[in-house]
Amino acid sequence: MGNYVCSQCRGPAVFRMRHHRLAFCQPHYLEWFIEQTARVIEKYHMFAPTDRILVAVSGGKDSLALWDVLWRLGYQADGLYINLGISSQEGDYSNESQRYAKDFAGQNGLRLHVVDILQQYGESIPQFASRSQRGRIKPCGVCGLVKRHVMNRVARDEGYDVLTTAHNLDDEAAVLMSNTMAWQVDLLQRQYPVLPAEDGFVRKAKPFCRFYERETAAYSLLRGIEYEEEECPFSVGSKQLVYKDMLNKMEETTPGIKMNFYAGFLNARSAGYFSPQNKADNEQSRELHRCPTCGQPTASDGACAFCRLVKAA
Ligand code: Q46
Ligand code: ZN
Ligand code: ZN
Repeated sequence: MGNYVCSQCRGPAVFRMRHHRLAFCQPHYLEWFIEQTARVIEKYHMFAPTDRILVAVSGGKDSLALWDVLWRLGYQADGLYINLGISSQEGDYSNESQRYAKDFAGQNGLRLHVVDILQQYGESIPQFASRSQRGRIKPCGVCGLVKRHVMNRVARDEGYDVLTTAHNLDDEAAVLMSNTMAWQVDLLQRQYPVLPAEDGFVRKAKPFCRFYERETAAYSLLRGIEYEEEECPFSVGSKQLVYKDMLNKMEETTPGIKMNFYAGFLNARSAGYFSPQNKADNEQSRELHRCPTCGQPTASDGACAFCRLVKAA
């Protein structure tokens, strides 16, 4: 870490953040990171100390870091691991990720819900994807649909007040860029650190949305959290990664540009730039019904997309 000193104690620093003009030793970085998370939770009114929180856990560095920070802050936070049934050349990606999530829960005395997609619905994500509409839907499309359905179902069935995910600034900036390039205004309207519960959907919050990925990675590393290092094999070549690479290149020459892009969007959104002009029209276009099969909200007239997928496979 060169000659940098900790901004707090002036001891040798182990991690430096150029855009914040801060560097920290290990204990002060862990402290700073937890404080910053608490600030974001408060700033966006994500949840209260008495709320029951469900943390979507993938077994990777970000989600285990989020779970770690939430329980250290004293929140009642349980985990949810969804086993997608994905394998890679390197090994059994989903089962190994599940082991990391289980070990973390066991070591810290935390409760983990596990939903195994293959066991519960008879097909893994790759199987669903190859059979759905004769393979026209890519695994990530199917996976997103299944995860959203399962997360909402578990959160509601088990009485949680809020579902948290570990999306970081790199994730949010990449999604923002993707939505902006296509001017998907409806998606821009719904991109925010917290979304209220409505129409059968549980409240959702992203407490890490203002942390760079390298900051969440540094937290896991310096805290000694053991996590699945392998990436999902289907993430290779995704549009998300292309946007992430572009943003990383821009960040190299202009430190802080990612944060400015995202924070500037949030300010514009708060100022009403992405609000629907005609609220009644917007509400009508999003009119939701209950799926007759699973009871979850859906914009379709009949069964929801998840139930149609499961039935078709
Ligand atoms: S897990 Fe699922 Fe991701 Fe794998 S199949 Fe795609 S969406 S890449 S977050
Ligand atoms: Zn220090
Ligand atoms: Zn349904």
